[in-house]
Amino acid sequence: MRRILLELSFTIALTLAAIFSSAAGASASDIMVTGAFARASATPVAKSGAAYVSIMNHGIITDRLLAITTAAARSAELHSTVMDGDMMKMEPVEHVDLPPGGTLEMKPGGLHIMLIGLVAPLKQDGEIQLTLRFEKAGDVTVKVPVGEVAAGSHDHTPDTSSD
Ligand SMILES: [Cu+2]
Repeated sequence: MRRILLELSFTIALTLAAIFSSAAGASASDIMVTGAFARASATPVAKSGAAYVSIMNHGIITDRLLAITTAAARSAELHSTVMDGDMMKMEPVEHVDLPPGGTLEMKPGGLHIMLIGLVAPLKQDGEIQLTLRFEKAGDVTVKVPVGEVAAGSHDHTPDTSSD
C-alpha cells in the first residue's frame, strides 16, 4: 500500500513538472520544423543519406537540438560541413542551440542530418520520418519527403532525366 502511494505521488510530481515546464514557454509548439527534405540515394546499395530541415524557435527561451532518430536508418547524426584545405569534410555536431526567435537552416554544404545505415535506399518521391529531440520542447516528429539525388542544391549540373 505504501509503495502504491509513493508511486502515485511520483506520478503527480511528474505531471506537475510537465505543467510547469510548459508554463515556462517550452512546449513542442514553440518549435516549428519546416522545409524538410531528403536526397534520394544515388545507387541502390547506398548505406547513408542526408536530410535537411529548417527549425524555428518561437518560444521565449533557448532550446537545444539534442538528437535525431529515424526508422529509416540505423542512426542519424547531426553533421556540419567544413573545408579542410581543398577538401570538404563532415564533422559530427553534438547539439545545436536555438535562441528565441532564431531560425536554423540546414542545407547541402552546411549543417545536415546524416542517415547512417539506411534500412533501404531512399527513393525519390518517397517519404521518411525523423524525430528531433529537443532539450525543452521534447520530441518533434516530422515527415520528410525524398527529393531528387541533388535536391536542395542550387548549382548542380543538369541531370540526364527526361524532363
Ligand atoms: Cu554528413
